[in-house]
Amino acid sequence: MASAIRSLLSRLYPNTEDYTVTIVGLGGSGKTTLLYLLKLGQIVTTIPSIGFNVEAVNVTTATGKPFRMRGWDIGTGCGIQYLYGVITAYINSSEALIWVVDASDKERLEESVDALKNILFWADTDANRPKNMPPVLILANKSDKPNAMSLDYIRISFAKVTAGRLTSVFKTSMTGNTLVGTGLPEAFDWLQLALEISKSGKNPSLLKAVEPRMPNPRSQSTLAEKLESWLTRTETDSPPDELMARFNACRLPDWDHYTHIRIAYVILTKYGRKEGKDLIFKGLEKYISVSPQTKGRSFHVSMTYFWIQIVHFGIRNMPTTPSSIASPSPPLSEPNLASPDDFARFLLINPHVADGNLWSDYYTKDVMMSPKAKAEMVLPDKKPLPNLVVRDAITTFGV
Ligand SMILES: Nc1nc2c(ncn2[C@@H]2O[C@H](COP(=O)(O)OP(=O)(O)OP(=O)(O)O)[C@@H](O)[C@H]2O)c(=O)[nH]1
Ligand SMILES: [Mg+2]
Repeated sequence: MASAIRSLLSRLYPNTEDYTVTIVGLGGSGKTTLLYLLKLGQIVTTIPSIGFNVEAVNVTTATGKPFRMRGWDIGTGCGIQYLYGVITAYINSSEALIWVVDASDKERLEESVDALKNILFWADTDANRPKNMPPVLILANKSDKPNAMSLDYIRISFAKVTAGRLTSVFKTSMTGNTLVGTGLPEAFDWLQLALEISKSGKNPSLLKAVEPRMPNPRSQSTLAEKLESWLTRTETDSPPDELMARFNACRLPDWDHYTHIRIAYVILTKYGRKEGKDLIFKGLEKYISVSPQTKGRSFHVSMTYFWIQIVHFGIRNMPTTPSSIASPSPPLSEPNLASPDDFARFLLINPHVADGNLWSDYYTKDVMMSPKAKAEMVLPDKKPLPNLVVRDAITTFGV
């Protein structure tokens, strides 16, 4: 499983740094804060991430040795339990795993230990796992808070799931615009050493399979498998212009979730959000009323708006890479981060879009399926949609 994810990761993000490191942990533990503190040397305003952040960073360790890594921050704002299968592919394409735990949140400590246990199980049992188990650096973050648990307590809690691995727990507190006093230089010292040991094969680390939990029907392998099949599908897709011509002529080969997401992606990257949103609304309405493929369906305003918001947010979440040079000029108000040809890269950064039920994280069924939500835009009743304003505060720092 997940070979398409892996091969695309190495093709689209060839590693020019020394190491690739996956950063995971429960929502709100401090993953994005960590990545941007390492990148920019300052604390940025974050929002619960959906989708992934990727940055090349250069950390000065406590011994003064530079440590260059590409860090994948996996946003778990929408629930880590939905992402186990996808995270596996990232971990097994990385050399190390950083697990961030909120040391001040005693109530969720067990949940964090359990989630790491599940992730290690998934990574261990993946057919494509690397020979040497990646080192696991656990950051007991938010240790500055007065109610933070002791390092010993956190160590003991995680020991039962990390036994036999190259692992260590460090206290960190990321509160100021400097790495000094955060605990990070010391933690990265250890990671650098652990990576050297792991590379040399001196410590192959025991493969310690643990009991999996009952899989959630909405997630885990199903989402990873879907992403895998979507990525495979991108290989034989018609080019964006052909897709648009077929959409405008109401003659698409398929009318499924993949096609909807790709259409939204192509239109939003081509025309920007303002113009793109109107084109998507008009195009879908026409398609549904004309095409025999959509018999019995009717246009749903809130659902359409929801996916436009998610796809647009995902586009803005994409880091600029050389593969986005073929893009047409975007409106000035929107920095050009992606081109219509970059759909596979978009999926790698935003695997959650493959989950057709993502809306249920934001809306109850009663609200989303109400006639009112169908006819007009109704706001979510569970949690707000991802918001670009705060994310843009991050991009203004020049990342
Ligand atoms: N006091 C304190 N607050 C922190 C620390 N690290 C992060 N925070 C705050 O914790 C909140 C959540 O941090 P994020 O970096 O967004 O957390 P995340 O793990 O990326 O969360 P998701 O994207 O939802 O998975 C933010 O308000 C941060 O400023 C820390 O060491 N100490
Ligand atoms: Mg985040």
